[in-house]
Amino acid sequence: MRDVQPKASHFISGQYTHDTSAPEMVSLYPFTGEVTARLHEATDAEIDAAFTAAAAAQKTWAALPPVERGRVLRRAADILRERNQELSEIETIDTGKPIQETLVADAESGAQALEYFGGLIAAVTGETVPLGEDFVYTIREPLGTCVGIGAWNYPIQIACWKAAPALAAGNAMIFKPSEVTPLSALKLAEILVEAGAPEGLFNVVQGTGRVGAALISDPRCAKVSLTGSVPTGRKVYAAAADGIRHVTMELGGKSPLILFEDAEIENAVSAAINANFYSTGQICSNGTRVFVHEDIHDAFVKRLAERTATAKLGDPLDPEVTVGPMVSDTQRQKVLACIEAGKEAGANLLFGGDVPEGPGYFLTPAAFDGVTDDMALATDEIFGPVMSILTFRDEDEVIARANATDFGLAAGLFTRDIKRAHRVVAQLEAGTCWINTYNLTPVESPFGGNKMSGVGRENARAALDHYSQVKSVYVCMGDVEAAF
Ligand code: TXE
Repeated sequence: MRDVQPKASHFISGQYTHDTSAPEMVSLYPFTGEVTARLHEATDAEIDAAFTAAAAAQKTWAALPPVERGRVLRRAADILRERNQELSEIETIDTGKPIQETLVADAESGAQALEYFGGLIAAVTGETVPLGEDFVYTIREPLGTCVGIGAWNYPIQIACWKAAPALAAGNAMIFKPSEVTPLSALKLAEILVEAGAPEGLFNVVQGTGRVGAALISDPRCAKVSLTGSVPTGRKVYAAAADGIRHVTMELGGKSPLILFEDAEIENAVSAAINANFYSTGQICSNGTRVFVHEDIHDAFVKRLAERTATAKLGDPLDPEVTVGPMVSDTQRQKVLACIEAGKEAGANLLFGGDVPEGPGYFLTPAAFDGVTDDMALATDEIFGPVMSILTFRDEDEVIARANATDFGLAAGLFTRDIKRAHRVVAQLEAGTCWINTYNLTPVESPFGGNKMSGVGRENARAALDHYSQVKSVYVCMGDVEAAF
């Protein structure tokens, strides 16, 4: 297995560094539980150094013509792609996700974000507002130093989805990865410097929520973008409010996937598998409430069971493996408790939910049938390979039930009726919707949640608005009148 121990814990001002007297944190390979890297939490002095470095780099960076900033980001995208094998292995070792996923979905998605915003930024212009002889023009200005805080399920993708629009818009960033998956963000920091970014423009500091909280409360933090759970989102939003900082919140979900009676069954089953078992179910936008029309329930359940039986669990570094272990035993125990609660509530466990013999934090993909709207299975984000199947009869009924949640991240539906597809999507309370597919998140499409699932959008042009502010300049061409 590849040695993934970094030179040091943090990447500040273009250098690897750490203070060995700070508390230690370790990274584990979820397949074996072995320690793969030892790091230290950032100290207050290191956090201070990161802000100092970021402020200095941001000044020179923001002064560059946008096309030059974009060139650096596009070069970084190329390097990410050249090193995709190495980066994918690091991600698999840190998260436990199968290499066949990380090779196509993690660093590659990050590269697309850098490529997209690197290309887009030079085309972003202001407005001119004619006012007779006078006029107003607008300039989109960077915010300053932005703080990014990541979750453990898509570490390098999350780092890139935050860094690419932030840096393109002329900001600097201090990024804190999840303490569970600290490794790949350091590689991104290295690559950005190699691509020509000024030292200090993108810094990585490690640590738990304590470090995250210290970053947000620093007066030099202009914005925070978090990917994480709703409880953490509440704390981060409150801390940001104290300093009136800009925020983007990508939080959890309990998204509906609606399968109408005319759905193409094999595609619907594929989508339900992707929406519940990809990345061992550890995806915020997962369609974990699968509403199946009564008429196709039996056919759907039959094919779902047959196809899930072919899932291959094992060493995630094996390219044949399709389901890896969960990220940690802690996460597995949380999910096992949800499965037990589901059984006690009277839902019918069709298959899965077992802890197989042998190494790794494995949990076999599980599906519950006969789930009702009030069960915790249907209301709580589980963040593991657990699908809940609910049946419905009527279009209005399913829309109301799909929307009866505090979350609003995503939603999907399958039908061959084009009018119904758009009619239903228009009524779904979710930031990202899919018709006849699920969980595709191209960089060209805005991504983010309604209701408790978040604030703001990542990806697409929309993300740039969240990393910049508008300056309006009134130009007077005449004389100035005054009362006296
Ligand atoms: O997330 P947390 P974790 C959900 C999922 C999972 C749960 C816990 O339900 O079971 O979250 O995962 C940092 N100030 N999602 O523990 O706790 C923390 O160090 C500043 C959904 O990873 O929300 C980490 O870097 N920062 C999610 C980040 O916040 C703080 C993906 C997220 O931590 C902080 C992953 C504080 N007070 C898990 N406290 C999604 N929506 O994609 C913690 N952090």
